[in-house]
Amino acid sequence: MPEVVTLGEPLVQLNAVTTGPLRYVTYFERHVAGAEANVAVGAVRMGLTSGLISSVGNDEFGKLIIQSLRGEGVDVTQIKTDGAAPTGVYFVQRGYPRPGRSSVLYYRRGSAASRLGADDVRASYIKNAKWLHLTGITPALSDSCRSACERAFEIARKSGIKISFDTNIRPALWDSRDAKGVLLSMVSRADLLFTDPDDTRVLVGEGEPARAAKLLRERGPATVVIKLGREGAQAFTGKGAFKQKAYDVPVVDPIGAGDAFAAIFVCGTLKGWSTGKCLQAAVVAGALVITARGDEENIPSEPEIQEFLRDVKETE
Ligand code: KDG
Repeated sequence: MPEVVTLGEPLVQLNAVTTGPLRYVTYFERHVAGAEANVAVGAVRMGLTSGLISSVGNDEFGKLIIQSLRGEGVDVTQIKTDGAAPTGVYFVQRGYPRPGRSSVLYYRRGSAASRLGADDVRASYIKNAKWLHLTGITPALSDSCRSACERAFEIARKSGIKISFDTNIRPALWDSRDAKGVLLSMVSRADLLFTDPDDTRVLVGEGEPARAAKLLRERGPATVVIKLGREGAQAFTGKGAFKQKAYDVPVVDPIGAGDAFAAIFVCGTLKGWSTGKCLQAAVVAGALVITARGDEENIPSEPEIQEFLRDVKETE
């Protein structure tokens, strides 16, 4: 049974090869992505075992996702194939209208993964894990997906399995008022929380990291980690506050950085690393992911993180 278990929608990503508005893009590069699938791949890169609970369509993209995740070493036994709905897809538009930024266009409504439900979550799969990772994307997909998350939380809490939660609010998927209530209830059941100032403004009305983290820690999570993009990241624990600057790297496509960050932080925690070391390695992983198209390809292994640190400077 895998050490790190996650639940969510794997997607095929069609990433614009050239920057600019999508209507002028002729070539797209195909990748396998999806926040939770990315974390599962990251865990394997860090030398741990991982598995994804999900569903894909009985179509070429579904086959691609299973083949790719299996090839990466992720356990795919809990990914169902649903003959009645398609695999979700999204496009990435790069560098326009904000240079260095990307935007996402989803084609996932009614997808196979959006039909996941509580019955698809096997208690023994989570009970035998060391860690459960969930994100705020899955409960936004459908009521049944929200129930699947609730069940995963319940099993993990009852069995004493550590839980990390990445707020990942996607305004394209739901209204922020709906997101707030659902996600705050999930936040309160997490041990380790990943978030960013946009999300903390929605959740607790505060974008300043230390104040937001205080409000969030009061709700339950012992550790709150705030991702700050070009400003690096900060972690807040019972022992105090930790800061890590970003690294100076060329930005090709920032999508996926947060998942690499979460994967490496979770795995570092499982390996018994200090908060400072987890934070630094997680920022390195995020930095590497933004230098290439695709979410999973550039998630580093432990030796690759060390190699990066020997060579790359922090931002001024
Ligand atoms: O974090 C990267 C993800 O946003 C991307 O792979 C797509 O899972 C995705 C989502 O729902 O936005």
